[in-house]
Amino acid sequence: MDLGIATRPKRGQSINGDAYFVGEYDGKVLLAVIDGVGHGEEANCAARRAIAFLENYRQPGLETLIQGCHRELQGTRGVVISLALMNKGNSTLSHAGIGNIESRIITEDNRMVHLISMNGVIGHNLRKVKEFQYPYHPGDTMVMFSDGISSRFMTDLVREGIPSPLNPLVDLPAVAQRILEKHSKDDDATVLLARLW
Ligand SMILES: [Mn+2]
Repeated sequence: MDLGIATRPKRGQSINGDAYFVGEYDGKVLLAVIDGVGHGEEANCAARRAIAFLENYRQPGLETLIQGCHRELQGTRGVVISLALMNKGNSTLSHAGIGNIESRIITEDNRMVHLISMNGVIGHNLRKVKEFQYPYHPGDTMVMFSDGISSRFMTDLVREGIPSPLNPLVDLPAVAQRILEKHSKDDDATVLLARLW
């Protein structure tokens, strides 16, 4: 899968409270961006627990995954998460999010689809979990980012188109790195770009 991921801890911190995950399960790809509440050691610990849970899970139904993660993270700082499962068999993206990780699909004809997340913090307060289905076209680009990245970069991407993730030749790791350098705030910061296929 064509991916671009850039992440770094808050300034002055040696460890990152943000994390990401990419896993493949027979024809499906699971993508996740996670932000441990706060920063530093305890945020990192919560994020790593969430990743370990995702790694050991083999039959991903997103609501079940989030519920399981919530149980697993009791007693930690907690995390916010965006989970997307790309099913190339029917060109559908399933998505479930808790908290303020932002997720969008940028379509090849330059529309932006906002993926819906519910309020809450996994490990602390989880009320409603809801999974939504989004049809996509191969070549569309999935974007996920934590609140350490200013969402203004989306406007820049669409307006400047330089380098647009819509261009199939574009180097997604370089775009992700550029977004991190230009648009991150004083927090742990993560951006994940994935070409859907
Ligand atoms: Mn954050």
